[in-house]
Amino acid sequence: QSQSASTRRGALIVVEGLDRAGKSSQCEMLREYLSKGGNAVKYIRFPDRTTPIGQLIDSYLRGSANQDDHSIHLLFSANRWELAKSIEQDIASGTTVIVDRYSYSGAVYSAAKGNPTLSLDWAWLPEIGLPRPDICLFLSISAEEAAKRGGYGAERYENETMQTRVRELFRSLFGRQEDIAVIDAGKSLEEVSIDIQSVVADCIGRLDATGPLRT
Ligand code: T5A
Ligand code: NA
Repeated sequence: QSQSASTRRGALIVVEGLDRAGKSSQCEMLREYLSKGGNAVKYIRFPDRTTPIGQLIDSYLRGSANQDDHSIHLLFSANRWELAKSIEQDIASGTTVIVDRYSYSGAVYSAAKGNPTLSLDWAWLPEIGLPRPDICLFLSISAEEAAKRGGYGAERYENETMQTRVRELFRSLFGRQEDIAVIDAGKSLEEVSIDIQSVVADCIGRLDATGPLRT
């Protein structure tokens, strides 16, 4: 038993959702829950604004630099690729990795701009081959609930037109991506956390932890 325990991999858990759905709060609560359960856990978020590519993304989001739509899209993707090896290594060594936003945000926010040469299909291509999540928790919240959690901030994309398109595009992804669990994020922090815990416990229970990450 101890032999197989040493080769068990961690799970790759992605948390996605609209702005102010509670992703970061829930990632933190999930991290705590899994740690208490004796799991090695790591939390990462995209964009990772600390790398050189992340710094370019940060100035773009803050509005201090402009970028061609395709160019910034590829930088968001490159920001995931530059961490791909380290995610794979963590998972292989038995650490569960919780990721705050991933390829789904990547494809959806870029496609939501309505650029005629930047379709959802085009946007998805550079994501192919990245470590594939065991589960993606999509935190779903209505525009009304989101508004109660505070007005739009100053960053690019934090406006109503963009948010409405993002909402529609996320919904269209549910049809084509398996392994998305839609969570009602309009409930209290605690209630949402409990729903997430049960989906994650179920996913980890079904996981073939001696096999590799799915491709
Ligand atoms: N983007 C991102 C791309 O265009 N391409 C990409 O490839 C990627 C990865 C920055 C932007 O970049 C875009 C998408 C974004 O526009 P970000 O830094 O993740 O992405 O965005 P943030 O601003 O950090 O995150 P959000 O605004 O989306 O917030 P969260 O993480 O969903 O929400 P959270 O947990 O910070 O909570 C927000 C507020 O609501 C309260 C919290 O206390 C907090 O005040 N709250 C609740 N209140 C009541 N009930 C609940 N259940 C609550 N849950 C949270
Ligand atoms: Na966040």
